[in-house]
Amino acid sequence: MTSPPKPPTPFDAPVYVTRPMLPDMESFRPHLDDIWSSGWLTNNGDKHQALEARLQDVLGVPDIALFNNGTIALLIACQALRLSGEVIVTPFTFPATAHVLSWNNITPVFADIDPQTLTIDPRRIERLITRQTSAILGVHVYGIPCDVAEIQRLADYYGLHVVYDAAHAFGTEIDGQPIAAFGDISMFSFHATKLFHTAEGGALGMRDARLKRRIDLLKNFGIKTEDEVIMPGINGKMNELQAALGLANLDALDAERRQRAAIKAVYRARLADLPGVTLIEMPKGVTDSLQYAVIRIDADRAPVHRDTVQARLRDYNVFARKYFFPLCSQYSCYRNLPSAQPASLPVAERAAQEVLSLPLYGALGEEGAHRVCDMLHAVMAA
Ligand code: T4K
Repeated sequence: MTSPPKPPTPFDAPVYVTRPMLPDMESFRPHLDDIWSSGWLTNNGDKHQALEARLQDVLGVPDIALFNNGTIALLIACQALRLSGEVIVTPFTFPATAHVLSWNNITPVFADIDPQTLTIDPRRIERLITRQTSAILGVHVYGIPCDVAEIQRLADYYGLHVVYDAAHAFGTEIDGQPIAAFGDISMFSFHATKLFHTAEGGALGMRDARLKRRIDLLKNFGIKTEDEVIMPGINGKMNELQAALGLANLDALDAERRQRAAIKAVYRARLADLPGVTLIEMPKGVTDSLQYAVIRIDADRAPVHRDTVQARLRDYNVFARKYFFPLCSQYSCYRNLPSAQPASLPVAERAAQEVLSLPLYGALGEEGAHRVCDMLHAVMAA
């Protein structure tokens, strides 16, 4: 008789969904020395300009504007395009996506998502368009691109703007085309939890130089010259310390990506035989941004519900996250909207019950990923 497998040993220290990539101090210190000697800490300094130029290249977009965080960037994208009335948006996202609409006095109109990509479903958008609709706001959730061709077709037909929340899509390409090539404006988040980060930070990518000029004014109080303020702007500026961290992190990006890809390969191989569990994958032709490793735990087929899996992993010191539960349409500030009714969002409602983001960061290593898989196997067998 074979004895039952030994239960996995919990991690000694907490294993979070992510840990920030940090450059070694040797490569960061020269940037700090520059800042210290110049005494220039913010307001479009040298580091800011250098990072903007490098990111234009890295993201393959003609114009980039840097921000103090992704949320303010998205808020300003709405201002720059003068969006108003209603904007059609996915409910399966982080609160920031819907909240920037409210902060712009715009009503979010929630459209259900596609069952495969979990991004806003163009087939659900058309029926929600009214005379008040000014834009479609899609989220490339987990770096999976929205159906950009179909969304653009609808936008062109109905005269709408298209804004993409690309917070998770740094480095995503569709058949070799950079993700910021689609829509009027794309927002990237450089929060500490993102693969590429500046501690807090973000950017807008766009292909229209006039839009870039307007965005740069909007993020700096609308100041045109010392003597002239031409629009009600806000303070959305990235500072020099953030930009310096970004420059150093850009140099560490490839190594981090390689480690994350190896970890995802472990998850792919080791979780394939778990009943009802699927690792969410990129569609064909799409480059993985390696931002998240998300599994879907089918509520009908898996022996254990997602919430139980999350709770049991915690006993092993693993803090997986339910990105994105609850749906934005379930928040108290939105749940009474006509478009927020669960009956009209069945695909998103189900996804929010089934997704679980597993730890994904270079320092976890393949061995760490194997241990997380051992734990998942133990949890699912219990
Ligand atoms: N749109 C989308 C689709 C987004 O996902 C986000 C942000 C935005 C817009 C807005 O962009 P930003 O304004 O943030 O640039 C985190 C992030 O704070 C948030 O940026 C991110 N999405 C979201 C998906 O995740 P929380 O509340 O889950 O973060 P928190 O503090 O629980 O951190 C998660 C784990 O990361 C921790 O358990 C440990 C680790 N961690 C975190 C921080 C902050 C670290 O190891 N070090 C750290 O410094 O929102």
